[in-house]
Amino acid sequence: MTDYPPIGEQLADPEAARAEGRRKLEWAAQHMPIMAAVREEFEANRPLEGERIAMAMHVEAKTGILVEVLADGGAEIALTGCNPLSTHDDVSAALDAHESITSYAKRGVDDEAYYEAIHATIAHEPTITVDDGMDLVAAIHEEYPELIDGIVGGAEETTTGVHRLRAMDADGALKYPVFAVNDSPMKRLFDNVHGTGESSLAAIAMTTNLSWAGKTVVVSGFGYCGKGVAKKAAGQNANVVVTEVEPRRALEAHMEGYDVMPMAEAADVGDVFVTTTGNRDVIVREHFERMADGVLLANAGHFDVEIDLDALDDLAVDVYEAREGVTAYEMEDGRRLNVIAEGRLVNLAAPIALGHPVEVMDQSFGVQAACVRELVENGEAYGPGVHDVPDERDREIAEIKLEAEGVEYDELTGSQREYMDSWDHGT
Ligand code: RBV
Repeated sequence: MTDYPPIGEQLADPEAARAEGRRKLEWAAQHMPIMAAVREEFEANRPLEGERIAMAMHVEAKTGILVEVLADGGAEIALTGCNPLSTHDDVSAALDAHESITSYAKRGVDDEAYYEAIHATIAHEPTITVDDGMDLVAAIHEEYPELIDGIVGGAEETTTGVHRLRAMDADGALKYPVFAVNDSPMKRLFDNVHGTGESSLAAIAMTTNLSWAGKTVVVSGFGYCGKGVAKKAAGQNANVVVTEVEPRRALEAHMEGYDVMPMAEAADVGDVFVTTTGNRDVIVREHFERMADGVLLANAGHFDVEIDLDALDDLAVDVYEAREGVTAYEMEDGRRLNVIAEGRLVNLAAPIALGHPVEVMDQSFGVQAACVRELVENGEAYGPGVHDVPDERDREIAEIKLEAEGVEYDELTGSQREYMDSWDHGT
């Protein structure tokens, strides 16, 4: 164990924090029917008994429900944040009070404390890792390779983490199996599209008190997240411009009716810029030089590398807090470029940010819980590397959700099933 203290030892009034955290957890739980079903089953059968799960996630209420459910399934949990600004200290404290959970997550920590908390989490010698962004997998492989033999596997929540894992796998460097939760239909088609779309726009609007109607919103990247941001911005009466580097996605955006153009041109016309690419240097000096006074710059990608803040800082003659969560960079010619939430993922890192809506996280975390269970029950079936979530497990999550929503749907008839399974039908 390291001597980095859990959150309960870091707060002035942990009792009050726990009470508020518990209130947030209860609200989230009320709107998470999938997690309620999983919890019931986990409490009855304790399938995770004896496992130690290390988690680096956005520590707020919905994540808290996943953590509790895994603990109720019998696991010991060590938890930390996956972004220095997304932790809710009250939720972290409420979780830390659970006898099977230790939480090191604290909001606003510097880089050094962030990594100390990761190390403290790993010191619990996990048998399973659950990551959002791959920080645990990276730290274990680089600094604690002796633990790898004892690890059954991991699960990864987000696009950027899966991207990093695939790069690691391609290099032959990934030494245990990890499920790409992000790539499962029940995650990507909902969390990335609707979750990112709704919560990013809500966080920007609430942080600035400005309207979408009539604005030109430049969305960088037309992957699942970009599609969601574009769709919801258009739904709030903005004109949407898309920038892309992949020809089929650029064409898809064009055929959806969005204006597609290079960032160098979009910089001239945009009022609000939202990056969702997962890549670095999407908005850089030459773009800042062309932007109008008053533009808003926000990032919805996992890391804060999409907007080149160093270049912006270099260009600025003055930098000040224009509002809580908004940093104004004033240019020599008087233009003010406003960066929201320090260019960190806006839907979680803005001061009032709450993350994705509860309903979509219920789905994503339903997939996470299913993957943890799959590792415990069938872990030896998976070799080192990145694995798709078993389709049957993903379908089960959809079935629970549809039932909770009271949505009925059709089943294949015997003859339809036979038709779909055979290859000798023609005209
Ligand atoms: N995300 N978590 C939340 N707990 O409120 N909101 C979004 C939350 C996840 C989402 O699944 C996405 O893949 C990841 O954060 C990006 O870091």
